[in-house]
Amino acid sequence: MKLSFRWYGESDPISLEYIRQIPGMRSIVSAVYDVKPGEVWPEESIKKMKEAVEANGMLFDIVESIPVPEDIKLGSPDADRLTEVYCENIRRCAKYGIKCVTYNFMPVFDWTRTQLDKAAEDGSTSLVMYWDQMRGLDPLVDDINLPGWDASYSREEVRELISAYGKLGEEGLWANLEKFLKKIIPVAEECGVRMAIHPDDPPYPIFGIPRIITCEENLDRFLKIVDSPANSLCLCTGSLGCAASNDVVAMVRKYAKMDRIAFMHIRNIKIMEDGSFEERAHLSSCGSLDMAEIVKALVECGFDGYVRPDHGRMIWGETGKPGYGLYDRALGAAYINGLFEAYTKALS
Ligand code: DNO
Repeated sequence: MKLSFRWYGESDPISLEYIRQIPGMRSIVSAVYDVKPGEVWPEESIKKMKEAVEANGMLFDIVESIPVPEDIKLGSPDADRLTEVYCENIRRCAKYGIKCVTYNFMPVFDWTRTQLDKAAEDGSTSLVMYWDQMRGLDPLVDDINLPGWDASYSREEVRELISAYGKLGEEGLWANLEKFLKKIIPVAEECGVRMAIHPDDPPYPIFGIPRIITCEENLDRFLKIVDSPANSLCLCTGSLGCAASNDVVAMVRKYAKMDRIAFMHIRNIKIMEDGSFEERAHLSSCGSLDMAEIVKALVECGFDGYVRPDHGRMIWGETGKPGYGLYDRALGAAYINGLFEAYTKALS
């Protein structure tokens, strides 16, 4: 496996100098943040990032994310032009050595949580999604501003988008995804890039907004649209794991065996009785997921893709971008290293 760490570029309070000190750290996962979704990434920005990462003894060979503009997901008249731009960004990334590009096809919002700093008994804080904080909210009526939602949309825009997606429905979203994949995957194949779709987080509809990258049946459907290793998964254990109906270990085993996982986001969550969930420390006993079985499945299937510790808690007084502090993600990386080393040795 190729161990990686997400870094938000020059503005990230965590320096590359620190990240490189995490044992086994190989790659930096990042993106160009100085242009809006739907715009071409300046080559100079990609090059600058590559140089900064390499100057710190690591590789910049994986991107997260090239965001997919809403107009593509909605199939608006501008979708074809924007898909062309998307393809150009894949080509530009490939030119500077990128081998894997993560993206998602989640309407309107990326991940959804109701609180970003819920304190646990041990004094650490983490991201949570509690149904009693969500229930009763109607985005078409209320002024909703949940943490983690894109603050660049005005409330009116959010309402319009939500109602457009409501009309589009799941099948409409699948059709637009299919159109998109059929254009971008041949380009990715040509450039030697694996596209890795991130599952919906959480993997069920919220406020009637369709969500389709959610469960085994839908992942199967997704992979069949273009049956190529360039059309692969970013298998996020914490996202898929929020639905108790998803058997994450079985999914990891199945898709790793098919060689359709390009990137693993490894983190643990605790599902509560009413379906709410809390992000927890990576260790299996801290949450609902069996991390050892997940890594064992990867090792047994000969997985050689990218892995990153996903969201961490805030511990030891650290402040910063929720989910993306240094300390707990570094603990996660060390734990992931340990599991891989143990299973690789045991199986060799
Ligand atoms: C959350 C991340 C996601 C992920 C995107 C990929 O912290 O896992 O935001 O980067 O969904 O496009």
